[in-house]
Amino acid sequence: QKGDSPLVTKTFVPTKEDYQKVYDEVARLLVEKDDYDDGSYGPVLVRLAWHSSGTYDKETGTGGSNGATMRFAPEAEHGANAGLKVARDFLEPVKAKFPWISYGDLWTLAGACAIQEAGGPAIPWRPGRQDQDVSACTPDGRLPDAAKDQRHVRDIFYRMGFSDQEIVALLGAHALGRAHPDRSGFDGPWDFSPTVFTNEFFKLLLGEKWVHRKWSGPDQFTDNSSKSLMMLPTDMSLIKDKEFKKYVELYAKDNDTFFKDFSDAFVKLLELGVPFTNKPEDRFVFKTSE
Ligand code: ZEM
Repeated sequence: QKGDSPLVTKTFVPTKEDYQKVYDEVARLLVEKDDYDDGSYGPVLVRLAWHSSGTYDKETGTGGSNGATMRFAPEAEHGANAGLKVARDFLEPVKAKFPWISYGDLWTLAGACAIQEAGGPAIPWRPGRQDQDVSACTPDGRLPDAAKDQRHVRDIFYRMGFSDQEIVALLGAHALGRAHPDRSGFDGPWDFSPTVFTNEFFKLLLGEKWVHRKWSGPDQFTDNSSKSLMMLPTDMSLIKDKEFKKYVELYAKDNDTFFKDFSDAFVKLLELGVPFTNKPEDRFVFKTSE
């Protein structure tokens, strides 16, 4: 049969420009909806991207950002994911506007956008995640527990295939956002500019005297000078452990190296377990908004 058959529907193949439109819409909403937390949904979007990716297990190839399985009750209700509905709901209008994008691609793209819009490094990104059903949900316990020490941190991140240096670089994301007592039980921001991506987390970790906070919540640390900042036990493990600490020192001194290493590790995180049909050279670098 020749000509325009009404039975043939063209599949829409999005281009880099289409993904940039998604980026621009997330960036626009970040500015528009500034009446939240410290003035930005950016940090919680970064956390959504990380928690959707950080379930990856390199031995079985399961988990990771591919299925966007946090949409389903078993995974949405894992303790570690408390509060991330806020981020998923924030992105629903974007999904409605660009229904062709998978949730996995949308959540990771939004994480990359949030880092760039917060003044962080470029996060080259590529599409390819396909949404899966509830049967692909990962078991509880794959994400790190902030109350634990460096052995646990290594167990969790080695399972995903990260090195010590990559672990420290990734934890620098704690320059962004804060802990919420009704989500994790912990409380407070890590630095004084929680909506700006910097190497401040490392500077404060080394530069302040951190003491156990006296309160009824879970054990966390507070800075002795302002008593308004916090560190989690897992954050403190980065200066207790000699191998970790040398990278903390490097990143506290050298912001450019931190930005580069963070970008590399975050790109790797967002791509764990994704069955790409494109190549690393095909990654897009999105244009950051003015
Ligand atoms: Zn976090 N993180 N994280 N993290 N995280 C919190 C908040 C944020 C750990 C952890 O338990 C917690 C990475 C690694 C690890 C962000 C990004 C990244 C909170 C507070 C906790 C308890 C949650 C709350 O109450 O709202 C642990 C134990 C980690 C590893 C050992 C990595 C890797 C990240 C990205 C690359 C971000 C941006 C936040 C702030 C969220 C917000 O809502 O402000």
